[in-house]
Amino acid sequence: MGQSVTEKLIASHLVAGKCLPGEEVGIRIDQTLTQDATGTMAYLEFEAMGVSEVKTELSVSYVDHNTIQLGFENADDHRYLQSVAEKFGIYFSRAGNGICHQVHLERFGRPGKTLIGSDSHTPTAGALGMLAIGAGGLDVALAMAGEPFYFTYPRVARVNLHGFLPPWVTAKDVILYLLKILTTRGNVGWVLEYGGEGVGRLSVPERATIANMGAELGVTTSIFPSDEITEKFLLSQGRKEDWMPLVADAGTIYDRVLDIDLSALEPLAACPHSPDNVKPVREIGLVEVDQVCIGSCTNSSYKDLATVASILKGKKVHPRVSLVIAPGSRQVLSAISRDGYLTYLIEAGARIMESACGFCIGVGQSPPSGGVSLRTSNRNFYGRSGTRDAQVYLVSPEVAAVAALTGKILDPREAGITYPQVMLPDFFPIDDGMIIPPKTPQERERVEIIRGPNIGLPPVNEPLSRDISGIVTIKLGDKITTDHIIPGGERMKYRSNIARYADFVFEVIDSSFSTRAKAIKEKGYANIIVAGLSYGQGSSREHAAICPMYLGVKVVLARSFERIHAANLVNFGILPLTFLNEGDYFRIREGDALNITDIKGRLERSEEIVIENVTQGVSFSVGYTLTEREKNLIIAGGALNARKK
Ligand code: MIC
Ligand code: SF4
Repeated sequence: MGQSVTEKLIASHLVAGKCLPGEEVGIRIDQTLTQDATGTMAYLEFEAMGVSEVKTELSVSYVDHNTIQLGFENADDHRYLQSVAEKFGIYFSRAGNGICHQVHLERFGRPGKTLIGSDSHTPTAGALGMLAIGAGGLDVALAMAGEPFYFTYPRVARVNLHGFLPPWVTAKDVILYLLKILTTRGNVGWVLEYGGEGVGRLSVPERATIANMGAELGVTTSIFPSDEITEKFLLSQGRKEDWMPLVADAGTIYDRVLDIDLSALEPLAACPHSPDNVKPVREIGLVEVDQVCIGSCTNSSYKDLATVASILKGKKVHPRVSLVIAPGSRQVLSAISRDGYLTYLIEAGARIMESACGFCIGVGQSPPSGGVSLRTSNRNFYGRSGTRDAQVYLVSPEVAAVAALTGKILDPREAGITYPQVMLPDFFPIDDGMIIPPKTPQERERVEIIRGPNIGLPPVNEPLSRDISGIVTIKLGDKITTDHIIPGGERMKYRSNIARYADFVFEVIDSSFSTRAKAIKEKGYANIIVAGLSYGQGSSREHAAICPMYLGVKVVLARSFERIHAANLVNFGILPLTFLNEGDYFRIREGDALNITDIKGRLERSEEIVIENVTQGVSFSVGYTLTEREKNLIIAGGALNARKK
């Protein structure tokens, strides 16, 4: 029997566990990436491990999220990150150099390697034939310290792409189509492996758009073969020697096979407020647009922006529309400038932003009240743009460009514009001057780590107590994202200051949560979060576990969890439990007092866990899917405590 690309990559990096779906495996990590918003905490955790240098082949620290630098906090964080990189042998990509995933694709990603990153869109590098997985900062810190990365051995779905993308239909529409059929929940534990003759017609940046938004499906990662297209891309980056072929064997048996006819796709949009609320653009009807934002790690490549520029060339942006363009990297910006496209964008009235995440994470460019914003990014969760009553649609750069001109959501095929066919250049302008390489061991010894007043210590949990007496502090519905749990945007400047950031837990949906949680904690009770299906969708931010932990949350009881968030809860000693009967979920109420007796012993003996609802006078059994390793982390009060032991 043949092997898939996924199987080959896991087998060649396996250090623990058995390659059987559902089993926990540990793999050796070749590369890591961090970004500034998750990176400060990840490096504080790394420092707490007492290791003198990173043990990976390559680790990169990017600054791309909090680049607005209002107040001293962001700049202090960046200075801390730069000094840590110098101290421990890490590449440092400075603010302005670009979004981590775009730059990693251009300058560092290599077929056949493993990568974990403290950002959920790390699988973007799957476009190069890497096994690239998003994780919490602590898991990345552990990998930098030379520990394996543990995850559930996946089931692999083969996605066969056939035919050609018609004019105006793009890679974004491929992944929006998949989101429509697979949705944002129920895909935990799967890898999507792309193949079929249609793959050979997609460039690496187009593959990257598809792999990127696999994060929204909730899959472990997405992976493309490494073929001649990959080779050509690496050649255009002056990195031909980094190429190696990597394809699935003939006769490989997959757990599921999906076939997509590219020729039958059409322009799609994810409507408010979920990436899986997908409709054909032609069915949306008349919607007037106030803002168009083109950029983010999903769609900010040379091809994306050159296509947009060709559509806008010689025309002016609609008077109601604010058109914002954030190139994915300094390389993209310099290439579109070299080839004249930047001029068309400027002449059309585009507002050129820094090469950074920016609008995508609510750092600037919040839409007007009740406004409609069309974005090429990957998430339109409620409140993420910074304007709670805004309506955010996710579309391709082509649909976005046509909306910028016409002021409405329009099927671009109806706009009377000739489709511009943009080719990738043979060579990109290569200038790594904004990437500071690692120092020599002698130089490292002299480096002092710089800590501003915004940098606190990573908080640690207490070991698990024998019994838990707690209160249901909040009861939530389905598909609660980490943006709901702890907001991004202007609040992100407190990423290194947990005591302050914790004030904003659930701010978007229930601004009194943190006050209530603090009062419950002070009375000596545990806080318990109750949630529906697919709790913890979206980002990898471990702050969605650390801040609740800081407020005294000991248990999250949900109908189901998303992968990265569940791992983050365990890493910080919060117990993820699942409802076995949906009736128990519907019965439980906010404010109910719950008792769990002998929890520690029951976990140790792998026994059933029963929750007594004291308020309602009923008891019910709950489930858990923790491995022995994870149980030990919970019992120790988190991974930092366990490692100290
Ligand atoms: C996001 O897109 O939500 C982020 C901001 O990139 C996060 C990471 C973070 O919260 O810092 C992610 O996707 O993991
Ligand atoms: Fe940055 Fe947005 Fe990509 Fe997250 S999804 S890494 S915020 S561009």
